[in-house]
Amino acid sequence: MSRNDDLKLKVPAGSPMRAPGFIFGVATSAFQIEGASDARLPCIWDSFCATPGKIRDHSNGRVACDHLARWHSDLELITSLGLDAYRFSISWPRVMHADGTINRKGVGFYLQLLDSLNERHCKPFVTLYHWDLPQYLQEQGGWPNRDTAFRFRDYVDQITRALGDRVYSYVTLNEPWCSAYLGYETGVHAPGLTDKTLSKKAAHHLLLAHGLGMQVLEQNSPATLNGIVVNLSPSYGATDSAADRAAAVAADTAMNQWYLKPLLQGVYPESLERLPVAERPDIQADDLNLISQPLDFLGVNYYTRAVYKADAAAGFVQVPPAPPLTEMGWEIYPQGLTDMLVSLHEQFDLPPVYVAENGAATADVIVDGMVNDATRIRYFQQHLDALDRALERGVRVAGYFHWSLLDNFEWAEGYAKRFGLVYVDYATQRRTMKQSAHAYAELLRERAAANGGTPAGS
Ligand code: GCO
Repeated sequence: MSRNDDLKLKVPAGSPMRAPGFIFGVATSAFQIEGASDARLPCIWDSFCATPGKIRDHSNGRVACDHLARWHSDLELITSLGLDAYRFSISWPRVMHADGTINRKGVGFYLQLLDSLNERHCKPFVTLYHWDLPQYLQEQGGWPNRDTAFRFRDYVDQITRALGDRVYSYVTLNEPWCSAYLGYETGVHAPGLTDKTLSKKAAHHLLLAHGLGMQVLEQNSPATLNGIVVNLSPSYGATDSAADRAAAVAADTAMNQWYLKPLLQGVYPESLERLPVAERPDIQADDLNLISQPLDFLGVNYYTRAVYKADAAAGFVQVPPAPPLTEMGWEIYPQGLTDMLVSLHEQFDLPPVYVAENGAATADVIVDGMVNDATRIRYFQQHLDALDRALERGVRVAGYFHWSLLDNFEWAEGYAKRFGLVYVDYATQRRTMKQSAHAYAELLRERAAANGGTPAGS
């Protein structure tokens, strides 16, 4: 393979990914890129960032990528990549006032963005909740308070009316496991609480919020593709011993099945019954029916796998990841994407699936105006190949979104970790397309030409 080949992305001839209907996109989220925090209500991530010791580089989301001021040129970047779709999230605290009425000014930004995406034939995938809960709702208990699910329902009702027919697809929630577990149990994400019982309650109310949101979407927006995005860490035993394999199954149940079974089968895993009564969520009569309404699609995010060994006290413990690692310290394990998709397909009666996020933080530097991120391109290629193997095994995957368009605020890691296809110099807000962005654009140009057309956006 020549050095130049290293900087290319390829999809094998005959792969369903080469067909024009397969969606290629990029993903972002509001808090991570928007900035302009004074023009919205505070959210739990503002408070978390203001708490000493929570964010590795002591940063916050006040400016981020200044996307609100620079969205025109960011849209040009999206267009120049020739993407079929752009997945972004709406900031709840930007579009709603605390009294539950809509903030027209806040909505205005999204209307412009949506109109511009549609003009450019780039499909908008809109995430309704990507972790930025309005702070005033946290003060009323946050996700462990059942009422928050109903406030989410009201927000979805208002925002879907306001956005009209501009949206292609709605995602109710992004990664409820992160909101519940990292936010309320380990405390490494906002609101930073460390309470198992609160975490289980939060998880249930997030799922309930999804169900209530789906009900509203069915009513207000039946023509859009409506679904949810979950993050799954395929779980492997550290050894082949029965004990380690059982540990992997237990971890899978706690992390993955806890969300998948209610959503896709309307039941919680049986292990719920083994929880101390005080730790169980309050599951009311109709909740599981609401939660398991039919999905138009299931979005799954994949970054890495998790390896577990048996532990007498905790049941299972995660083994530290082995190289190769990304800058996040996450193992690069593309086969996990194939395994995850195939196992979902074998276990559940699935709607079409989108890989809604996949990507890597790498140590990017600008040299002579260029960012040679060959490590990201290799990661990207390996995961496209892994996705192709899942398609060959019959999994219905309808699209792939790379995380992320821009380097951005990587939550507790601050700005030190770069996931973008486009490099952001935070001092000047200057954007530079990395080699990976050029490779993605070239892949999409080449696919469009092979299909006898021009790529979306051109
Ligand atoms: C996610 C996160 C993204 C992260 C990305 C890298 O959906 O997982 O929402 O916001 O930035 O996953 O950690």
